[in-house]
Amino acid sequence: MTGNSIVDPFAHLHDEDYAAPYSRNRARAADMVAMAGRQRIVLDGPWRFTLDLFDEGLRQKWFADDLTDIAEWQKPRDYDFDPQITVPVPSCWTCLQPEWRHFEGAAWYTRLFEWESHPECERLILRVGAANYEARIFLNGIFLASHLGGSTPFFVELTDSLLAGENRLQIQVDNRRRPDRVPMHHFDWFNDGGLYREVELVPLPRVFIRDFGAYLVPDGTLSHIAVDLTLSDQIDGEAEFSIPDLVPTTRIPIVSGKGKLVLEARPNLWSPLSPKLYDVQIRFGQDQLRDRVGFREVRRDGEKLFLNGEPLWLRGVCVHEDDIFIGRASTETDVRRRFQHARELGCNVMRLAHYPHHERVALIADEEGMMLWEEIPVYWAIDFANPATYADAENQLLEMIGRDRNRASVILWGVGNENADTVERYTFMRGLVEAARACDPTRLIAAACLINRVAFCIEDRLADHLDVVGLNEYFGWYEPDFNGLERLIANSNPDRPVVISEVGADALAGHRGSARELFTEDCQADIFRQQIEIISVVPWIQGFFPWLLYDFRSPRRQTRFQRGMNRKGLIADDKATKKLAFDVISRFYARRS
Ligand code: GCB
Repeated sequence: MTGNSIVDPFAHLHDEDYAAPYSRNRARAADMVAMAGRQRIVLDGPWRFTLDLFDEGLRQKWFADDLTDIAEWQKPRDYDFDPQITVPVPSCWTCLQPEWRHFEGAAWYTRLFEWESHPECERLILRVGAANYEARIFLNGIFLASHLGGSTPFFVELTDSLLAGENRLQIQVDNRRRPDRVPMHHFDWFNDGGLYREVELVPLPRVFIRDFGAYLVPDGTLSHIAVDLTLSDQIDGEAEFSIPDLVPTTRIPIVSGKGKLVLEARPNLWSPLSPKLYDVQIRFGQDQLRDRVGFREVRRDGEKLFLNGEPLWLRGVCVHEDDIFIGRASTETDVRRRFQHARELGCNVMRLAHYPHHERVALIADEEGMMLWEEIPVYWAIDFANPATYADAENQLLEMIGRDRNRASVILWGVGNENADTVERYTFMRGLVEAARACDPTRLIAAACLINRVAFCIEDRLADHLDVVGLNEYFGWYEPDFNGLERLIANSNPDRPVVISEVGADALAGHRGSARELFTEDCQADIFRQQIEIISVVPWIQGFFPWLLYDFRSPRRQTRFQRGMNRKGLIADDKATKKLAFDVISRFYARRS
């Protein structure tokens, strides 16, 4: 590794285009690698860490500096890879030090690792589980790739820049909110920063299976399984596929790196009551994958929903990936607790608001029999006219789908939440709907649509392109008069399933009073009671998603009852104290199941 070769130490002071060279080589959905059953080298643990508010790392090319000890320097530098300041990966820097809590900017993570070549590993790919929001990858002083999007995994090939022996991996992560981002400036959750999901190295043979899917063909017969796969290279050949309890070893012809087969099979179907998973195996050349896959069919017919041909009513709850101590770096314990509480409520589905949550959520949901609505953060105002913003949103959508396409529990892809209905937004959202449909025929597409608050009706052109129309309505809270909800229902005659995708009220746990006193548990419970009375008799409403399971951090919320928290949880931020409304919902769901 050579030292920083900057000739003129002052030139960078005048260069405001410094970031352009490092916003190239975007890692995209097409670069993803199917991970089921693969060997991984975990890079979790302490990484050297530096906050970089003024982007000096890019301006001065810190990544190109060598590791010479500061005592040996001939010239001064502004960065020394100090091994004494480390942070754990995964984690959110916003949760590590009080003075980092509201930091929005760039930070540098450095990790050394040893590498020796092995005959069975011809390629080495870096997988980053999530980095909020922009990430730039450098190996041994060389810029390799960047990635946009704060909640989806991305993959960067390291093979050609690897050294035998010690390697220096650096990731610059930048969580600044910007006008072209998805989400943009303004959203109702906390803007955590950092490498907050696992970072891994994936050793691979020269040709490997990049993507594969196994699913029940959604033709209403429940009698065919389709398998498709894409290889890393556009070559011809043959793959082998089997489901030991269901499908004997079968050959799949591969042409130009792609193969697809439809087989007759009648699996025991996956459902919340019987979450049957099959061991699925696929092999091509030196590469093989193993996954646990459920087979089910979700369909809409008119304004009704069906799972495996049976009517389906969605007893839902929304949840953020949030914790007052660890932010969005949720652990398995966290995730299992969410499922436990949702089950106590009587839910059969959870809406994972408002961005893709950790991949283990869908894996556990598959096992536990909980259906999921997963979504991308096309939330409130977005720069809908900007083609680069569209490319970013579509890529987040495709990365989410690519990651979770084999999870039977995921029944809905959400493409947006409460975006004003302009021409640009209409085009943008239609593009997303088409992109999701084109790559996944096995799920329904949803979005939280807009209500006309003067005429009291659903008024959103996007609704015509969705399978499931979400209505976020806060009658009783933001709009105190329930008369509006009754008028909305009377004025609507939807031709497709509608769900109440959000409904609720803030309540500080333990704060009691009359049903009219805002921020009391009594008021929150009463609003849910009245909501349920009105919506439960509407034939076209196919589901209900209280907003939400737990209180969560939101800098927008600053009253004495909120203090930086959105208090609409049915459970407080300690994730243990249930508010009165919890019981109201669980009684309702007990009647509905
Ligand atoms: C909404 C948003 C959600 C907010 C919620 C609220 O409509 O979709 O993200 O947190 O309202 O609490 O106001």
